[in-house]
Amino acid sequence: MVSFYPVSVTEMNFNEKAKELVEKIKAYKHILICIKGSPDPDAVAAAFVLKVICEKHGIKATIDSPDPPSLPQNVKLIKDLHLPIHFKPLEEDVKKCDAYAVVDHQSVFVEGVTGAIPCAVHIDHHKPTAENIPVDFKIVMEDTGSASTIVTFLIKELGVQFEKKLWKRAATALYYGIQTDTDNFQQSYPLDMEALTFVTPYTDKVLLKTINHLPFPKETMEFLNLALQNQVIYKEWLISGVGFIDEKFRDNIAIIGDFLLKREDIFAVAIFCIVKKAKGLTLDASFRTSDDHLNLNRLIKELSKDGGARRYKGAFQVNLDYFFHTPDKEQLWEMVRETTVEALKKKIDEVAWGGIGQFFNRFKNKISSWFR
Ligand SMILES: [Mn+2]
Repeated sequence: MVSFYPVSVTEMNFNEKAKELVEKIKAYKHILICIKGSPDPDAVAAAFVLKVICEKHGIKATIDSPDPPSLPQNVKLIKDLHLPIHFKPLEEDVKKCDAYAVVDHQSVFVEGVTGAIPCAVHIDHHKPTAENIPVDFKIVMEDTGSASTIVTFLIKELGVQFEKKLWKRAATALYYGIQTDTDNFQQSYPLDMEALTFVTPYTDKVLLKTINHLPFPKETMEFLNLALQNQVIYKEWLISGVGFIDEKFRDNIAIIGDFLLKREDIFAVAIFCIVKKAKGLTLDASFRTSDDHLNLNRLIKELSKDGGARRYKGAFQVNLDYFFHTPDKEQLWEMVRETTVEALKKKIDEVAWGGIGQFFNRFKNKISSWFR
């Protein structure tokens, strides 16, 4: 019988990789750790631990994130663990740094940073993207559920001596990073569980409990309601646009996606909105699927180059800054909504025809289950 579950196949020598990391970062004095996209728990935990590794080896490190955290639990995690993240444009700190790092993102390209200083470190768990930017140290593992898992193995191998309080902060952040990126451990790989076993004894259990029991904010319920009203069901996909969303509520589309995926007759969800920022607009789309044969990464890349996916989830963005001063917001939304729904339907049709190599696998899966 063919196993359809991708078991861990990476033969990663973490010991060698950890030594290589230290060797490479030692070439620099001050590393700018860039958080691209939403500062989710996995990204902030991995960035924090990378900063600790740098500092333990006498290298300064600054973590910058252009976007503020969006969900209440993420705000609380960063605040209560005193995670040293500056929420400001990435290019502002370039002058004082002589290299940069990217964690938890498939591309190391950072506007205003790439080209100005070299990329020293890239740590990620998404599907690799084709780009020609030199990176001194790279560890990209698709068979881990989080970047936090990778950095946990690196510190384990390095035997970094933490003071007790610092290690508690790091362990708690790593635990929550692994938890959220593996959908509460349901979609974890063996390596995630191994990393979790390593950090769990040191975590702040009270904080984790509080964060895990924060109720849905009322805004989330309002957006969920809108998503239900606007939903379009097409070939077992649920597509819904929720209109304009203020930047600080942006991550709600992912939460709504998780929730709507539980519906029995669908296997994929796409939720999108226009994010209102102080000086701009973006179309944000969030994808969820329960089918690990769906080549979500390719589907998304064909819709927008500014996006991508890993197993079960993905996202893309389209810059709409030019339309910031539109006199008719409703008309803009209608155009964006119709275009997005039509573009998605077209891609879903291509998937069904085998163009994106998903339907065939699902079909094959069904056949094989008849013969079991
Ligand atoms: Mn991640």
